[in-house]
Amino acid sequence: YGVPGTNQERTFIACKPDAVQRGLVGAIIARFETRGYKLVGLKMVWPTKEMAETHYKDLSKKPFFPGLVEFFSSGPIVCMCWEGLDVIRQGRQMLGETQPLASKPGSIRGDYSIDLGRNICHGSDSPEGAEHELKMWFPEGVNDWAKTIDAWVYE
Ligand code: RTP
Repeated sequence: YGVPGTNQERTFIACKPDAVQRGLVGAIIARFETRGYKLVGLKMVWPTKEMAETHYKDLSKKPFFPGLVEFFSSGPIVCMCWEGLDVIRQGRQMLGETQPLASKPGSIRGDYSIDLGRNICHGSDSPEGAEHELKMWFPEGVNDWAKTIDAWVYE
């Protein structure tokens, strides 16, 4: 998840099926781009039920798990890898709270969603989670196009 020799890190962010169906992909990408983060991986995937189960396997004992898997595999998602300083933690903050009703205006969920089960986006919650999820969704790897730290974004 990290870029050797730099202070950068990488996270997995996904636009869930509701974001794709509602045409919010561009708005979500724009928020990360305009913040200064770099898009190093991007693709649309229609997850199988098995992929959804694997992605959410830590929640497999929860009562909402079957519905979550059903929803996550109900249409294409947009998989992204974003790179930059503190992007794992900052990404979660930009997403907002898991519960949209607890999310502040200005966050993605606070601006675009209402219901817990239709909360638009996913973001890795730790370095270990990011590494694991990036391996799962980008087994082919991501694009190492950002060779230098942008001096107009970082001091
Ligand atoms: P995500 O993995 O999707 O980024 O969400 P998260 O870490 O903020 O929240 P998590 O606890 O991992 O839950 C994953 C997704 O499951 C749905 N959920 N439904 N019905 C319920 O009580 C319930 N709780 C969680 C949400 O869509 C949440 O994003």
